[in-house]
Amino acid sequence: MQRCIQLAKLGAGNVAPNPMVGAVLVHNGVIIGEGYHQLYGQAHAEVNCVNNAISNGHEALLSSSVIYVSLEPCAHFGKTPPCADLIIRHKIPEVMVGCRDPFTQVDGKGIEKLRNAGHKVTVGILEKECVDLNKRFFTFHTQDRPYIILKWAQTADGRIGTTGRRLLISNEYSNRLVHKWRSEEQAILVGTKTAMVDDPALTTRLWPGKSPIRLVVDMDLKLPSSLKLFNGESRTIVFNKHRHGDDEDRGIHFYQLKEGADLVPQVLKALKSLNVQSVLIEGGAVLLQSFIDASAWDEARVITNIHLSAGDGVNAPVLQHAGEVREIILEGDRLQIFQPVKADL
Ligand code: AOF
Ligand code: ZN
Repeated sequence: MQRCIQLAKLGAGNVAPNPMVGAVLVHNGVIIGEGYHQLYGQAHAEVNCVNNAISNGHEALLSSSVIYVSLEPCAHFGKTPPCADLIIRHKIPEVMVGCRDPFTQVDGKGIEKLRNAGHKVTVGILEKECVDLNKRFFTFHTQDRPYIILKWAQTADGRIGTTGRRLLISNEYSNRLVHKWRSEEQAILVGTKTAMVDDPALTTRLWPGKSPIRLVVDMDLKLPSSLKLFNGESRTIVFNKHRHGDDEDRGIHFYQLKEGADLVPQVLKALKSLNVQSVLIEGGAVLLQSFIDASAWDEARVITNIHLSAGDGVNAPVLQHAGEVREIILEGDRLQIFQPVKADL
């Protein structure tokens, strides 16, 4: 199963919103085939694994082999036929499953189908690791909202900005790290003031990888079209209370929210309907705090420049409730990344 997880990770960045999945075929303790889900819309891990074993000349061994899969084999006709059927057709007698698939069209049906066909199925091998591997996919399907990562940079005295002007807290190394983080998520969200004051491009120009969808809250549509967010480099969605639909010329999608209703649940519902499974929230303080107050966060990544003090200014958000907190310390040109800790605040 460790090997399945290793293989699954090779699909990182190319399979979302599908999960990363790896599969290994074992005959008498020897690996005879391996595969993983490589690209969204294409073959699942099991298909690539079985094909690999066949091209290695081991087709005759399938009916006396064990297949390990990090996620329950699917039972539905999606973009590809059910993997459970593939296992049944090739008469692979034993199936070791990392964890159950929470997607409603599968959700235990793959395991049931295999058992009904007489296959021996064991579920829960390295279960925690397999769930953690696809924490975005699992959060999306079990909590009906994207996986939420809060990010901010603060001074030694706990300010994330000064009033009105841009404060440079980060250095070139932490900027690159943030671009890596952006490339790992499906969307980035900022508030009106951050868009206005910082004029961020919210792209991944310092890191190879896809630029996520840019999301901005601009309830009154007062942001000028000269902002980098509207430069057409990647897709931008504007949450607002006035209009809905596309502005084809500028490559912008307007998403209308209700006036007066709470922002966070509305944004989360919109992201669910847009099939966005993970979002990095990059500020400002009011937007970050509103997600914290709504208990809508999974991870916080806090960059602290320990040699910089702002005096007065905007206070950093205050975390509440349980979540994973990761600290990044900037000290001149140095960048120290700490392991995330589970904080129960
Ligand atoms: C598997 N093996 O490698 C993956 C699975 O649209 P489709 O046909 O690609 O189906 C996507 C769904 O299939 C996805 O939501 C998840 O439930 C499951 N992914 N299942 O047996 C795989 N990637
Ligand atoms: Zn499948």
